[in-house]
Amino acid sequence: MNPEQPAQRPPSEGGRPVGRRVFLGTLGLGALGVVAAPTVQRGMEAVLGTVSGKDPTGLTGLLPNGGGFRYYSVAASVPYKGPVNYRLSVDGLVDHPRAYTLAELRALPRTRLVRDVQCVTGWRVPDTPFEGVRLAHLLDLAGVRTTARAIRFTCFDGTYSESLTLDQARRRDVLVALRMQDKDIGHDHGGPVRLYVGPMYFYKSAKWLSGITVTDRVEPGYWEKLGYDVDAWVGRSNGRTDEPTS
Ligand SMILES: Nc1nc2c(c(=O)[nH]1)N[C@H]1C(S)=C(S)[C@@H](COP(=O)(O)O)O[C@H]1N2
Ligand SMILES: [Mo]
Repeated sequence: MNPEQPAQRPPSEGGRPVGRRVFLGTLGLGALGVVAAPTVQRGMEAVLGTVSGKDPTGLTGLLPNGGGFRYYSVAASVPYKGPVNYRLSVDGLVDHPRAYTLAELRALPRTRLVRDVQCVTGWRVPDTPFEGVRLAHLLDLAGVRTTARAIRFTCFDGTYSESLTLDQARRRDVLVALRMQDKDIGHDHGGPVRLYVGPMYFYKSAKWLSGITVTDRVEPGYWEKLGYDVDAWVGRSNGRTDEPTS
C-alpha cells in the first residue's frame, strides 16, 4: 500500500463510501503504527455520497493484540459490564420475554464459526473464530409471534443499534457471541456479549449487546440511518470496498 497514492476517488461510484486507500493516503501509514491505545471513533466513514477525503478511520487505533482489528465505538465511553451486572433482554413480539444473565447465556448450546471479518472501510481479519449461542435458538426459546418480521438490537453503550430481518436473524451463521479469537470477548471488542453476523460487514456485529427486540418491521440501525445498507452482505451491498485489505 503506497501512502503517496492520490488520496481521491470519485465520491460516489455506486454510492459507496470512501475506501481504505483514501484514509491511508490522508494519514500515511506511519499514523497507523504509532497509536498505542484505542481512541474514540465517531464517524466510521464519510457518510455515503458526501466523501470528504478526511476519513478518520485510521485514528481509531489498532487494538493492542487485536490481530489487525481496529477499535470502533460511536459512544465516547462505554461502561464495563461483566458477570455480575450484565443482562441481555429478549422482548418485543415474543410470547416469553426474558432477561438473561451471563451465566444463563453461557449455559446454552454453543456454536463456533471461523470466518473472515470485513469492515466496510476495507480492513479485514481472516479466519477469526467466534463462538456463541445461535440467535435463532434464543428466538425459538422466546417464541416469536407470527406478526414478527425483524429484530432491533440495542447496546449498553447507549447509542449504537442494529437490525436484521427475521429471516437473516435465523441464519445459522448469526450468533450472540460470547467468545472471539478463542477468548471471552474483552471490553474493547464489545464484551461480554456482541452480535456476530457472519455473512455481513462487521458493522452489523453490534458490540456491547444488551437488547434483542422482535419487531414487525426493520428499523434501520446506527450506520444504516446514515446510508449503509441493512442487507450488508459482504461484497453485495452499498458499503462494499473494491480493494480487499492486503
Ligand atoms: N456498539 C457498537 N458496535 C459496533 C460499532 C460501534 O461503534 N458500536 N462499530 C461497528 C463497526 S463499523 C465495526 S468494523 C466493528 C468493530 O469491532 P471491533 O472494535 O471489535 O474491531 O464493530 C461494529 N459494532
Ligand atoms: Mo466497520
